[in-house]
Amino acid sequence: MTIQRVFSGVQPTGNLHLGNYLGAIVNFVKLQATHNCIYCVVDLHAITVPIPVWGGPDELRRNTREVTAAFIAAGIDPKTQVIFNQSQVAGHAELTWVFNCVARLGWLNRMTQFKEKAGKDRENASIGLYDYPVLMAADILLYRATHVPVGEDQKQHLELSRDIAQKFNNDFAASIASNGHNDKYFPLPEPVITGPATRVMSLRDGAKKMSKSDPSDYSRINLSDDADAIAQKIRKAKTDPEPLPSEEKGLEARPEADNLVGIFAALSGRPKADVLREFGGAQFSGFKSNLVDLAVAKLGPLTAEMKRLAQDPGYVEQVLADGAERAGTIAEQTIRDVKDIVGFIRKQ
Ligand code: AQP
Repeated sequence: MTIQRVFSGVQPTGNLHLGNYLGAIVNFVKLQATHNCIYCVVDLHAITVPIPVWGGPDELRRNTREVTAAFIAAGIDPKTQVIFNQSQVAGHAELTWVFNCVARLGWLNRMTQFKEKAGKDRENASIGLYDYPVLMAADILLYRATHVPVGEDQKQHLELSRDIAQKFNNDFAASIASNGHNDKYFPLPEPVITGPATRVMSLRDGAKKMSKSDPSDYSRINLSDDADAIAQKIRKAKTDPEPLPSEEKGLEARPEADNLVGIFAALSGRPKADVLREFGGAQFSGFKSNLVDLAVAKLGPLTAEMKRLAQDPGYVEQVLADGAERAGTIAEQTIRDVKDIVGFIRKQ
């Protein structure tokens, strides 16, 4: 029987924001009640963009500790679940190579995130950026994870992970069987994309997702923002001149209004329809004041705990080392199996 295991990751590229929190981390916390969870700070992914973007070695270390602190502050228990940084477990890179030889060029050419991130200067993009989704498939399948909580933007990468798992299972079907495994050595991982905020949009432009790399700090609420910064950003958030509608269908073609209502719903744990029943007909100024109070009340304790953990890098790094050891035990077994299945001779 396949173990129900959850895996997901967050890049330590700075500016961790409300979208990362509501789209991913909140679901990480929920799933620990029902599943064995492995949460990874994906530092190998972080270096796929140019050095000035990820910030260099000191910044990478600081951001790795910051994402770890956010996991712990949000309520993930590092004793019962696994929290670690990707580069401490060599199996991620090893399995990526095998999957590079399973995945097809045509599959990767369809990845929209690469196109967006490489932009017009594609010739100058790193090979790592192109290979990003294959590394992501290796991250998940190294632990033979069955469920992957992510935001909407990662859906296409999850489909690629499923295609890679399926092709590996087919290509090596005979060897998988002769090595004593059931024919689906790798499970086909299921995306878990749930909640009212699977795609939090920029506060400046309702057509763009909230993103770490947006040059405008006013486009996002960072998890490190204090109450004043949160208040200013929400007050300045783009809206339209109409009052709020009373029903969800009134949000159609009003992306900024839809986004703020979605954020309110996610932070308060209420459905959007319920929020609109309360605020339908209200002007944005009043709604925004309520949203400021809610956001400050919900994010304040998280930010305070992250700040406290930033003062204790020794503890945070110990969490990562301990998690890496437990992740490494599972990973080593998968790498041994994969080597036998592919036909690599290994030390017994
Ligand atoms: N705007 C968003 N709404 C909902 N979920 C989001 N996620 C990211 N942005 C939003 C989810 O957060 C998790 C971690 O993301 P990541 O750090 O691994 O990478 P990303 O998707 O590239 O994040 P950013 O913030 O948008 O960074 P840049 O600017 O570099 O592109 C993932 O589960 C993601 O879906």
